[in-house]
Amino acid sequence: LALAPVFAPASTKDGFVEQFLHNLNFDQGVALSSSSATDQYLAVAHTVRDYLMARWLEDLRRQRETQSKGVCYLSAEYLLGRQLDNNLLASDLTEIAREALAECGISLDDIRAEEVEPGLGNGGLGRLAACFIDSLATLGVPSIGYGIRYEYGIFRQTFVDGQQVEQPDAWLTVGSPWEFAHPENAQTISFGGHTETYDDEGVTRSRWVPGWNVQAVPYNYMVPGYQNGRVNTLRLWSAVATDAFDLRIFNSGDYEEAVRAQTFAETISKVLYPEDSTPQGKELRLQQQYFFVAASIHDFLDNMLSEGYDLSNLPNRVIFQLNDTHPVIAVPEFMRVLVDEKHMEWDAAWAITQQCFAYTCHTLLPEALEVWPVELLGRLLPRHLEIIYRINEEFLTAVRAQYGDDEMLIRNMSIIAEHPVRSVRMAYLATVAGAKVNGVAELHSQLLREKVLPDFDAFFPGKFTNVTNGVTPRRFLRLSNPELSRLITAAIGDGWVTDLERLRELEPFAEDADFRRAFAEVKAANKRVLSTVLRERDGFAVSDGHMLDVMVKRLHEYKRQLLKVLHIVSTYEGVVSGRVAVSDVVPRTVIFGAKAAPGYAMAKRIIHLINAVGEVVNNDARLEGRLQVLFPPNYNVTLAERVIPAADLSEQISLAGKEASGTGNMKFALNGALTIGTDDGANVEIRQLVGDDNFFLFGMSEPEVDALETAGYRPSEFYQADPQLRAAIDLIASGAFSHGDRSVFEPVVSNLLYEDRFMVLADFASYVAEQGRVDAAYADQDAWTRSAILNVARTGFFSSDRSIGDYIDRIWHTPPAL
Ligand code: 26W
Repeated sequence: LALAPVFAPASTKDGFVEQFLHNLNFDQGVALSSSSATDQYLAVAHTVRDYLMARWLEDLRRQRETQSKGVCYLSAEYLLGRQLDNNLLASDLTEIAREALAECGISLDDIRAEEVEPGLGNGGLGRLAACFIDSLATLGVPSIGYGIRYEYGIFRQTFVDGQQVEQPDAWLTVGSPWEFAHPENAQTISFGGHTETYDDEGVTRSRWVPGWNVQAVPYNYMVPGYQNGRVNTLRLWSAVATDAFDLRIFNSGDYEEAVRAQTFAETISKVLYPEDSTPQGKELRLQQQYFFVAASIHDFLDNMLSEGYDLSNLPNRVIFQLNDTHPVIAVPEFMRVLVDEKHMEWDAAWAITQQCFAYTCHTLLPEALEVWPVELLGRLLPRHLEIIYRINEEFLTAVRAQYGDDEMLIRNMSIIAEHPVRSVRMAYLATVAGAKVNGVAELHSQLLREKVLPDFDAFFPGKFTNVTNGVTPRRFLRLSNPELSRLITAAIGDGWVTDLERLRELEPFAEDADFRRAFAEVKAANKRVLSTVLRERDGFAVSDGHMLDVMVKRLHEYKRQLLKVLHIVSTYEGVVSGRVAVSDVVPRTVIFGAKAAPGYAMAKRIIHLINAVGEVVNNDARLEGRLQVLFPPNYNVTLAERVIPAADLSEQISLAGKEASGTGNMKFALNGALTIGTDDGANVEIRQLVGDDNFFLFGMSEPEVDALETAGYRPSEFYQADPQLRAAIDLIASGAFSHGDRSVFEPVVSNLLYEDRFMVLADFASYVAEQGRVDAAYADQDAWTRSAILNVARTGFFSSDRSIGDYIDRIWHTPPAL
């Protein structure tokens, strides 16, 4: 294999200038004097890319040559965030680039703002995948991430009269400098048609005769490790019409039809579905899922076969990690290739499959568990449905062999559900097929075993495990909080960037008054930065000296943004009713960030309510500016990187037992915000680590929630019994936030009073009481800062490097870094 000699022209300032100007002239086709900020951004990005290229090619060669076991991470979402800063940091080129650009009269800060973030994910699951590929590269694990190159990512959110309006996210309009198209490595992906059996020299075999094809074109993205000379690959697939498809129709003279067919094929990777946790069962979504996993598996197996690798040895070579159920159709596809195409015996193929896949579950909500109607699956992927039936049949035979003919149990464990329509339960298929099944926090994994899949846990001893989520310290501390990073490094050195547990060494500094002062100054500086960002971005004015109280995450009833709203309304109502002296209100700015799924009516109403409450509260002189509610639209990774370092208080207030893990919670604690939270998801582990004194716990525990549910929850009883709660709800119902129109928020109010699936009212009193303790604690700024430092010092556990280490030890068993 001929490799260019290591090519690093940009590793000095002069080299960077030269390469930058070269790229500006020859890639962008402009002179410096006439270049736009976009041209400059692209030329800088290309310069960094050129620098990384030799390392990338070297990694590709190394992975091919060593033949050691590697990880294929299959995820329908990667919420990457901006790339330039991260790739500069990973290459250790940030300062060189800054100086080089300054020499050209350009500010690095100005041009990094030109990058449109690739928002190819909805929320936690997609961002987790992005953190994981960062850690895989930093740890040097042989791996590749596979996914979809959506032409439109998560929608851009705007507010019109306080209500969410969605705009398409055309992130590719100026092109991405970080991607490389490889049309020569396209895969043909088939759909539809029928199956048949045929005689193969006395053996009866099945085959799939598809109805139509599309081409999957891979785009490779560089994923650099942190200053370790490693560059991994993220391979995202884009759908284009097959030539054969086009030509046939073109030749018949029906040009309109040919164009229509092409558009149809290209729809597959057109847009990310914005549903987070409530799958819509849409045909196009199943097409997307099969499209990318089939392309990925064929891509991987092509590489194996070109090496002459013995397929029966695959478990020693690869593990496919399924990021939730979205890629689970990979299981029958893998079986189909082995059995129908490679003519392997079923049992042998199944034994291999069961070692080559592992499944991560990211939810506990029953409505979030994907099921595909048999009718749809059979129409789109007829051979896969047959294979699923056979997997199920053999699985249920094994269940019967162990437990006898317990029909109830068989019905409960069957991969095929019969009601309301006959469907495939993808989580069950993943559990039966996977070598391991993991939840994403201790509590979540426990509830997964005990409540969601208990029969499977009993039947497959040792299959279930936990890997608590983590976040990359590069993006979410080193890059997003440069001031705190400097302070930490000055105190304990910079080893923490790749060994986050070393933050423990900060603990003694919590007792050091000078360090506390410096830490508080960093927080104040981060607030000023945020204030500038929000002024420029949204025209907001952030008041000085306020506690910054932040709740940023997708809008979902289980996350309980409504509980936070009730707290705000209650504070407001207290002042205007005279129950509370305004001088007793501890000044707070509450920041919300949240996108609602476009089809989720209640979530959109809650967004409207937050904006409406903000409108009234922010403009009522009686509050003397002590309570501000800001809701910057279009919360995304870029905004998260500004908000999190500035926060004092992190709101993690889901109903216990509903948030699988949370990862925002980790980012806030790591950046020195204190958490007010329930005993849910990874909050449990955060609290254990930072200590009860440095965490504001409230609300029912999961067993208490369970008990209340069993006893019969009647939210109106809580309303009746608590005058403060009643006053807050009544104020909303009165039309005080809707210009007197009582109908606007009536659905929210009546849902709270008569349904309240996530027990907002039951936890209200406890939440308000704990917020009182927050206010009291904030009054002692020095003690607060001490707690904040301890939060930083004790949350090194939540590095995604540690999560990946756990995946290696508990699931993947891949060899140490190359
Ligand atoms: C459309 C179907 C669908 C269903 C579920 C789309 C997306 C999902 C995801 C599983 C939602 C999600 O992002 N889950 C979050 O995953 C994070 C990473 O593990 C956890 O930290 C969050 O608690 C969990 O809600």
